[in-house]
Amino acid sequence: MSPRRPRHPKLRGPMRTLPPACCLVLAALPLALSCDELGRNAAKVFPVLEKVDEDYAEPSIPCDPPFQSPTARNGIVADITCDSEVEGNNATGTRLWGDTFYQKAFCTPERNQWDNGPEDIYRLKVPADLEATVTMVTDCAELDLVGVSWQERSVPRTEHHSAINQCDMDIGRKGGKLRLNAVGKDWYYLVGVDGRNGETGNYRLKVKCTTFR
Ligand SMILES: [Ca+2]
Ligand SMILES: [Ca+2]
Repeated sequence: MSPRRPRHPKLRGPMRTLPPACCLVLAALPLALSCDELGRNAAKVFPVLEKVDEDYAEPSIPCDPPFQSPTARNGIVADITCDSEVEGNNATGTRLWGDTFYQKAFCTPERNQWDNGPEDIYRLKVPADLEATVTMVTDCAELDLVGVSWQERSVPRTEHHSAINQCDMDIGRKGGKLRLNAVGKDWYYLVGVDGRNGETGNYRLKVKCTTFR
């Protein structure tokens, strides 16, 4: 698999200049390292810069008029995967998930009246050995992002909590971000955008995938 490329334009400089420099190093060293491997190791020097860049680049979105989410079918508004970018508004969402569901599925111990907030639930496919970073941006309402590991076609309710073996929830202010991976084979998650205290509003959901190992 190809090495992960840094997304920040400023980080491309070291990556571009590294191969010739590392080849000189290789000529001087009896190590069995390829230029490719050295480039990958060099890239690990910059994770903090990458994180800062992600936050800095976070875009804003309009709150009016309302975005239109697809109508949920069997609880799912849409299928998403790597490179998906969707806009929606949870005002037209389902009311399948609330505080007790999130508590019993170990998504979060908090109770924030998510029962009152409608949620949009997407089915996310993460291809084998990739990690999906799901980012939800909103400037319009206090929305939270949840990822439920779930391989069935139907959407789990509270009574199915014991069949859920993994749930992550970002209950930070406004938007949210989750990293969801697939080890060895394709894996499915249900990604929910739920309104805290019954809030509803426009949001944008983006999926980016990188190699996971
Ligand atoms: Ca809800
Ligand atoms: Ca939030």
